[in-house]
Amino acid sequence: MRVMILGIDGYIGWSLACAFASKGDVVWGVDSLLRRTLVENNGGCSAIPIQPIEDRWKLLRTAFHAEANYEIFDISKEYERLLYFFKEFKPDVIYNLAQIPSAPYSMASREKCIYTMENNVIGNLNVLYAMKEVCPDAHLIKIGTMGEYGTPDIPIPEGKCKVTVGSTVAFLPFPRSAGSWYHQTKVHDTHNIRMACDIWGIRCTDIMQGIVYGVKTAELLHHPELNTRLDFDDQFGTIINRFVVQAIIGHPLTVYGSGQQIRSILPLQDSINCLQLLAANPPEKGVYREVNQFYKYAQLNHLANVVALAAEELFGENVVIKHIMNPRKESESHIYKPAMEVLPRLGYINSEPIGKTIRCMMINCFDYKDSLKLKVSCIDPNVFWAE
Ligand code: USQ
Repeated sequence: MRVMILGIDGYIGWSLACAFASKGDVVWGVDSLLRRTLVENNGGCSAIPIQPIEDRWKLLRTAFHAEANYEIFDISKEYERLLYFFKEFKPDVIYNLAQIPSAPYSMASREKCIYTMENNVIGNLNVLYAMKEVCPDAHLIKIGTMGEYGTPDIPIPEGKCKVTVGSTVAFLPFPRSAGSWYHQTKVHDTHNIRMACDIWGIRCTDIMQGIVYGVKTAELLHHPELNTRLDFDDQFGTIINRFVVQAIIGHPLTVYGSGQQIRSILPLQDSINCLQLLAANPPEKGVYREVNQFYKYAQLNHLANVVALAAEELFGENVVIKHIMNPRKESESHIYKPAMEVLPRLGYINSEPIGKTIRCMMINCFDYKDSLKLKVSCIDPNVFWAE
C-alpha cells in the first residue's frame, strides 16, 4: 500500500509510519515540526527523548529497509506543495494527523485559538481539495475526537442518530458539543469532510478517537532508537501519560476537580492497529464513514488509582493523588455511554490491559527521572477556560 501520513513526526504519526514501514508498505510523510516547537515553548519535552527528524528517518529506513520519504512544510499554508506531493506519490491512503491537538493551547489566548483553527481547519480543507484534484480515489483517514460529542448525558451513537419529527423519521448526524476551540476544529472538520464526500464523491473515515496512552508499539519495542514522543506538560500531555510521568518524578497526580469525569481511552498500540484495520477495509467511493475508536471508558479517579498502584508495585513509591481546582469548564458528573460497532466488526480487539501498558511506560520513563524532575514547572495547569 502507498501510505501518506500528514503529521508524521507526531506521537501517533511516527508510530504509524514505523508500523507500515515494518510491513513493507511505502510510506511518505509531511510535517511542519510544529509539535516539537509548541511543546518546547511551553517548557516541556518528550519524556523519552526522540531523535532529530533527519536522524529518525535514517534510522527508520535502516531498521526496516523501508521505501520512505518525507518533506517539512505546513499543509495549511503551502497548498501547491501539498498538491505536488500527492501528485508525485499517488497515495492509496492518506492519514491527516497534521493538527494541533491541544485543548488547553487553543484556550490560552485569541491568537492561539485562531492559530489552532487555521492550522487544523484550513489544513484539512487543503487535503480535501488536493484529493479532489489529484487523487480522488484515495481513502482519507482523519483523526477526530470523542470530544466532538461532548458529554450530552444520553448514550452516544456512532455518528448518526434517529430523529423523529412528527411522523417522519430520519438518521441525522448526532449533535456535536465540543468543550474547547481545539475540539471545535474537529467538529468543523467533520462537517467539511462529510460535505466533500457528498459532493465530490471522495471516500473518508472520520475517527472519533478517545485519549491515547502508552509509548511502545511492537515495532518501537524492537527498535528503541525509533522512539515516539511522549508529552507530559499541561498543554500537550494527555491525562494518563501525564499521570505516569508525575508518578515517576514524585509529583502528586493532578486530578482536575472531582475526577468523576468519564473519558474513552485506548493504548497507542490499539490506535495503530485500528488505523491500519481501517485502511485495509476502506469505505466505498463517496462514502463518509464515522467510527468511534476506543478500548474502554473510565472515570479519571479510576485512572489515577491505576497509575498510583502501578508505581507503588514497581518502585515502592507512595503516590499522592491530588484533586486540584478544575482549570476547564466541563461537566464533572455525567452519563457516558458511547457506542462502538464498526471497529469490532472489522476485527479490533484490545492488545493488552491498561495496567500492563502503564507499567511498560513507567519502566521506559524511569531512566529519565532526573532530567524529568528539572521540567516539573510545566506540569501544573496554566490555562484556565473561564479567564
Ligand atoms: N485532566 C485531569 N488532569 C490532568 C489533565 C487532564 O484531570 O492533568 C482531565 C481533563 O479535565 C479532562 C480529561 O482529563 O476531563 C481529559 O483531558 P486530556 O487533556 O487528557 O484530553 P483532552 O483535552 O480531552 O484531549 C485529548 C487529546 C485530544 C483527543 C482527546 C480525546 O489532546 O487530541 O482528541 O483527548 S477525548 O478526550 O475523548 O476527546
